[in-house]
Amino acid sequence: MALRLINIGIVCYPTYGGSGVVATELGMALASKGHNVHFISYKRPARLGIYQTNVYYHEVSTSEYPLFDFKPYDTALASKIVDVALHNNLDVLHVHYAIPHAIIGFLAREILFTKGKRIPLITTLHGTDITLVGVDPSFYPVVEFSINQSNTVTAVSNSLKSDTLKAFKIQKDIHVIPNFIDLERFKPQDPRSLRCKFATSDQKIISHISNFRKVKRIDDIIRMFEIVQKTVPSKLLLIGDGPEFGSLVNLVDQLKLTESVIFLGKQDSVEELLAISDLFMLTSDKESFGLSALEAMACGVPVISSDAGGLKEVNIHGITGYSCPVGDFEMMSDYAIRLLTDDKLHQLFKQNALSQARVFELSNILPMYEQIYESSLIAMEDSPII
Ligand code: GMT
Repeated sequence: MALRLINIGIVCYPTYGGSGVVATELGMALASKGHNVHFISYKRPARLGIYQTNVYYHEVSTSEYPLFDFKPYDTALASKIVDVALHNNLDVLHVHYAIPHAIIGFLAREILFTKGKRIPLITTLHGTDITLVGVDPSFYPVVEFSINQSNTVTAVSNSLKSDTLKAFKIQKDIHVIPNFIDLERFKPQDPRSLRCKFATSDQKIISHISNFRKVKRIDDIIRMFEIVQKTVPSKLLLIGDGPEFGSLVNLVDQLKLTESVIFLGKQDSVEELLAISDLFMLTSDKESFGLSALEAMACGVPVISSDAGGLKEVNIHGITGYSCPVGDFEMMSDYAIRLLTDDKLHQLFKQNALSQARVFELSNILPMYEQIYESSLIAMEDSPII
């Protein structure tokens, strides 16, 4: 199918969360291929660097009014999408994370239709918008309706597609487009000066990155580390921040691990911290994909993960790391000790992790989104105006 260069509106969360990172990096990659990309959000997306050709950012602002106990962000977002679409002649609207973006995209598309502009709505499901928040009764009917009303729906893993089909009555085909990785940025490197800031030469480094929400089960990582460090001299780097921070600090104190567990807070150059790690942990209760595990693997770091959701599609058990039942931190510690005490096995898993990361290389995944845009446009152009 011949692909045209188009004007794309991307709606996303601007934060460090996975969906915002994927949306931002997708947009920047599309722009570097010549598409015009218009980001629409309440704040400049965290990973949107300095000026880049073909990339535009439109900020949604909501006015104060004494009547509003809650600022009507959704209404302001819909109005902004309409405005941006009309003034920049958007060809497609791509929303990331269903809540509230899919229903607001639907509303904007309908308003645009009354103004004589047709535009397909593409919704990408990322995980908790389905598995955790989406199934909550306060959102359920709207999430279901907005998925069915999207012109095209994508999900970031087979597991998320099947969770969506199980949880909702979906009449649309869901296309699986996995998350991707920029191998120029995430690659093996050896920043020794950084490594020796955290560990001595005989110590191993185990790391974890997340938004420190309950769903990540970071307490399992701390409990498995407590066992591991008795056999393997090691340090645990916990990168990120979020609601669980306080109780994790307490657990570390309680287990007398304050000397060996380092809380680093939110960090920008996570690639360097990953590159000095010997093992990456992601032990979530739910995880539609696990972008941080992929980032670690691209840096040549094996992963021990839970077997939740799409993690098994990323981290291959016995090849790139190990996959354990959610909550089984004892099994996780057995595998960690095995991997960290066997140099040959560790080297093999490092190589395997890197090879598996290449499957998700940006250049393999980007054309899948371009095809989705193209087929959504063709389907819309071919459908009669009712
Ligand atoms: O993991 C989070 O809590 C953030 C969340 C988000 O929506 O930003 O991440 C979800 O989307 C990422 C990008 O597609 C996936 O890699 C994560 O696995 C997914 N998180 C969950 O399913 C818990």
